[in-house]
Amino acid sequence: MTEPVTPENARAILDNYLSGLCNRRSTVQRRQRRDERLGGDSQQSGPRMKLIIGNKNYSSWSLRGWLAAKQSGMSFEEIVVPLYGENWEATKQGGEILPSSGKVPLLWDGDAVVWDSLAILEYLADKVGRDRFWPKDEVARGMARSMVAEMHSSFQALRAECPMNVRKRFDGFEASETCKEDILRILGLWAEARSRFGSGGPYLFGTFGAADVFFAPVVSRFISYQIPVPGFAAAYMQAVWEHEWLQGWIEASENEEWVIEQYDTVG
Ligand SMILES: N[C@@H](CCC(=O)N[C@@H](CS)C(=O)NCC(=O)O)C(=O)O
Repeated sequence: MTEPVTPENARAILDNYLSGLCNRRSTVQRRQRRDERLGGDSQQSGPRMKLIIGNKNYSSWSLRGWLAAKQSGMSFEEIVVPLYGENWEATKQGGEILPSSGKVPLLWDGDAVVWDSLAILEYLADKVGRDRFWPKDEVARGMARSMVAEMHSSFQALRAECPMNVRKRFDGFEASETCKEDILRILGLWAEARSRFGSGGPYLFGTFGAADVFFAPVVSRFISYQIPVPGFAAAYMQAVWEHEWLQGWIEASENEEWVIEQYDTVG
């Protein structure tokens, strides 16, 4: 008789299924105790959230998740997992990174686990109040939400040709036509947000918010690949770059020792 699936046995059933399917041994032998999981700390009993991110130099989605956590104003512990390191395949298949199937960022909040940068931002906005992340004005908010969604789902050429590499500067980078279209589209969105809704400060919708969280890695890419931009965009990029959270992230990126060759040789 088929065993009914429950939250407790689901993993074991899937592991069993996979090991039969691929004829490979599952790396998840048993459910780990909380204090055995990645970065686990048996001393920690408080409600502090835990954010699991990748290398600060390379992981653009992690930067978004981390900025969202900062923007929430809540205290959180951060755990950096070196992407594509020696034991990456094993790391992906165990511990607290498992729910996202090995993608970062992931946020643990007690028993709640949320992955995917946009879901993390929205989860935190639900927790601390929408206004910390999104413009109050409905028209501005509609645009900010659209820009964030578009960033989350689009600009594949830019992402593929210009992987984030915070500490690196590439000379002579030549963007493809599709990548140029992505860049133009982004500059157009920035221009519209700044001109229509940006009067309250130097960020896309005036004060720092969700849209800046999502476009911060683009700012880093434009700087790394030395993409020529008009003055209004340079001013916006400078404001983002000089933001104290970005400065902290940049410094940490520079101090990281991990190098991912494939991201250091493009351009
Ligand atoms: N749509 C996801 C993307 C997450 C993602 O692809 N993260 C990359 C790092 S930037 C990752 O975890 N890569 C590891 C892998 O795919 O093995 C999000 O918004 O968080």
